[in-house]
Amino acid sequence: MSLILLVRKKNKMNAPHALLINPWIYDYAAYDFWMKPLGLLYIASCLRKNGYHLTYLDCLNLSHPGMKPYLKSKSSRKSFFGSHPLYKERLENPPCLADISRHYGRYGLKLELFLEELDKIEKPEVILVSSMMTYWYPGPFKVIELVKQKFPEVPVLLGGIYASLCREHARKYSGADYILSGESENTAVELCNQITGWNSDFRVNPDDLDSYPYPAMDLVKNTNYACLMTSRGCPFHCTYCAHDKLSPGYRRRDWQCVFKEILHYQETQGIRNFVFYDDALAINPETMLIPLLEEVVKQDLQLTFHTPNGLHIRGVTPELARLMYQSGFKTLRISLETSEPILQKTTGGKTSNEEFIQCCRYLHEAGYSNRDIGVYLLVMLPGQRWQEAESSIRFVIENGAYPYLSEFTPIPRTPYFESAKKGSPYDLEHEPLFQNNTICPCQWEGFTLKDLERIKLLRLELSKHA
Ligand code: B12
Ligand code: SF4
Repeated sequence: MSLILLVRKKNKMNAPHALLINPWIYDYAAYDFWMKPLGLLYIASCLRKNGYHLTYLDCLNLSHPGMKPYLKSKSSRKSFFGSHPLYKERLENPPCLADISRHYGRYGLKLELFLEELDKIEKPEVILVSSMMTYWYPGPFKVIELVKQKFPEVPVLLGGIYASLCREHARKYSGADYILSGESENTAVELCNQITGWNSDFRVNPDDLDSYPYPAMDLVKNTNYACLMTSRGCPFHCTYCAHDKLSPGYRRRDWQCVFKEILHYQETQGIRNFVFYDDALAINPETMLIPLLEEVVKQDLQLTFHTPNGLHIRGVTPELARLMYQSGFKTLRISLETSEPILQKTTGGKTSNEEFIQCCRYLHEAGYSNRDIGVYLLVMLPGQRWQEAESSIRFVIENGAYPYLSEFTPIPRTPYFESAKKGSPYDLEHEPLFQNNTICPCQWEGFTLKDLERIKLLRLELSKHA
């Protein structure tokens, strides 16, 4: 790939044009649980700050008028504070998953509408494609194939979670010209400058998250929620989690800057629903959530907040629980993962049963009902027996909360990936499609798919009477 090495003169008329694309999801089941490509939107805002002209194509945004006839027929398309099911086009199973008896498909915009949109776009100088779950890589691959057909000589950058955790795979098979790993606000700008010959000097300071421009939420059409990140990274090191490969070091913003960001979305886009994407939102609440929510309550902003990502149990104090209730926290998920004390310790020790019991008490005292307190439990971990998952479900319900089962996802570059590889019949290392938790890659005779079905029914049965 030859780079344009001449430095271009800064001038609004010849600002370089970058096309940013959020790809489709290829999976068996996908639901928009407040999913936005926040990383790509951060990169977009940095490029914009550096004078770039941007075009944004979001394969998961179904507000395209051409999607109307397809969405109407879906009577189940309920929207809950902005989250909703996604449109699915059935596809053949990938050959390596041919024996899975579920329907594989492409979620998001219809292919022909994507092509129509692509046709309308003036030739960009650089194309940036994002990626999320490792096993969703066929989505970015399809996008890269199509943009390469349309604009064969335009360099394509691929970044995001798949690109960070499966770099070699992406290098070999994605068709992208450049693979960027980890947080990439500055590296993406620098590479785009090299490619386009543009000369610009705005850079963020990764140690000061308030030096970042707000993510370009304005590029997202018809959204009634915004995603917020008050921190990056996490001080814990759970053995099944990849956060330290994606965002090393725990860094936090100033709560007043987060508050200003909330007001910004409210004023500029009329947004009232806010979704936290942090890995470690509830940690040390006295320096973030408590003052932030106090201000929201004081100014009577009438907002709703959601934490689809699990909250740290240890951070939930009586004061925080009360403020969460008063300030409009509607969707609560807390991360217990297991009630088995040995497993709690060996996987990182982020919480204990005593802390969980206390946390549920504080949330009840604040006003939350059993159904409101969603608790994530990890099931089908390597070597886990179904009896252990069942007792975790019972434990959660006994303490007045509602269990949500997350089938274990083996994530490359994590300590648990090694155990998963040993305990799985699939080649997890070389084929990211096998990392999909829908196929339960770590099932074994001590925890089979039948056991899983049974405990899922038990969960529903027990929760009904709770
Ligand atoms: C928020 C979040 C969610 C949200 C939704 C997020 C979304 N947009 O879809 C919710 C709560 C719904 C969710 C669900 C799940 N999640 Co999740 N989630 C995250 C989390 C905490 C943050 C992601 C994020 O937005 N970060 C913020 C932005 C700023 O960072 P970023 O996306 O990495 O972007 C940066 C770089 O990647 C790069 N970049 C990004 N795009 C691009 C593009 C280009 C061109 C370039 C150059 C660079 C670049 O630069 C960006 C800025 O620095 C990550 C953990 C993490 N720390 O990343 C887990 C994570 C992605 N989730 C994970 C998992 C396992 C899940 C679940 C499967 C859990 C479960 N068992 O149910 C589900 C599946 C969801 C589904 N729909 O099927 C795993 C990934 C597993 C995998 N194999 O890939 C992660 C890594 C957590 C972990 N345990 O390690 N998740
Ligand atoms: S506490 Fe959460 S984000 Fe932190 S390491 Fe553990 S699983 Fe990952």
